[in-house]
Amino acid sequence: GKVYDLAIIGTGSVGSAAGYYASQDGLDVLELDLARPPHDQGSHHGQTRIIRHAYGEGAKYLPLILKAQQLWESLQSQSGMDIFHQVGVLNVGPQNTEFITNVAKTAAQYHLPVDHLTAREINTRWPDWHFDNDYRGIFERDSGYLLSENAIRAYLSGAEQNGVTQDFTAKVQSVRQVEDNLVEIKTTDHTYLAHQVAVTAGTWVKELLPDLPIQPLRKVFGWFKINDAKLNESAGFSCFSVEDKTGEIYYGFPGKNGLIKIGHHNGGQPINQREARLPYGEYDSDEHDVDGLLSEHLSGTAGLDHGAACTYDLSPDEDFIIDRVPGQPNIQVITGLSGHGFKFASVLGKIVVDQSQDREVAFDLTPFRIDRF
Ligand code: PYC
Repeated sequence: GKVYDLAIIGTGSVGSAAGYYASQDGLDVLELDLARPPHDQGSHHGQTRIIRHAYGEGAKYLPLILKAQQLWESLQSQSGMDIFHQVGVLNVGPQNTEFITNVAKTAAQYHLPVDHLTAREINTRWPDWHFDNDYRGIFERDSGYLLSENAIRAYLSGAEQNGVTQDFTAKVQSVRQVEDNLVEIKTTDHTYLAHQVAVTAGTWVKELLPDLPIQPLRKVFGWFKINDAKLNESAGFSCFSVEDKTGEIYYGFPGKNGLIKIGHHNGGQPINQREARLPYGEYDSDEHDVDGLLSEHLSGTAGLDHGAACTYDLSPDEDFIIDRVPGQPNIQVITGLSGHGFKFASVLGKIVVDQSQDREVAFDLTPFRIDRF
């Protein structure tokens, strides 16, 4: 039967990028998903994702994020779709926490254009923010947000135009390297063969690779009504990542069409099966998820409009896993994106393609290997 050069299991964020770049390189590619993305069964829905460059999670991410940013901008110009909004990101935290310290350090190390702000300066620039003098802010001008669903549409239609085979009703049952250079994928309807496979399956990756140390976490985010126009993108409000004195981290986007999207990075419910990702509002805590931010630090909103549920795929240290499956080197896996991965999807897709062709990868991936656990 036919043997594809590269088969991709899960064509949401990373998988759709990998398929697109592989097809640009002339590879014979198979893309598999249970429905045509964007859909709401993965971790790419809800329209938008933040892209931060000065990175609180550490300097090992910087070379990746700077390349990811270039790739998103190229995708925008190649596809003509609305993908990146350079609205800036305001990072705020208590003076000496690890996150804000890493933001400052990485900005300095990579000469990123940032403004260091006191609490008072934050409030002068954006009057709806309220912090006492124990807080500091770092505003990065060149970052902002991605239209995640548009990006995936662009990748998948580009791949389709390049002749990629797409099966978007595929329920994958198993993936297994059967020979030196051959991997077999069984779905409920077909058996596919490929020389190389990338498992970019998101939350339920352990159904295929049960040994991975991944914990799915149900998360929610909400869209709140705006009653101060200064919260709008058109008025210069930015994306934000705010850590408070109790260690809670909130994030959000500038307002649009009367609504502002806000979420809470910590918390959530560990879940172990698909049905447990209950819709927004099924937990009483959902509607109180960002109360801490709205009561203490951000004014100008006027109540919840609606919300959505999503999942994070947590690795034990919340750093990514980018590797080959132990004992099955023709199967790559990208997982453990731990709630901060979408912004990297473009560069992770490129890495998948390079690794599938045994090309040298231009990044130090040792911090992301499975054997660190
Ligand atoms: O990585 O900026 C981020 C983020 C925002 C919400 C979840 N992750």
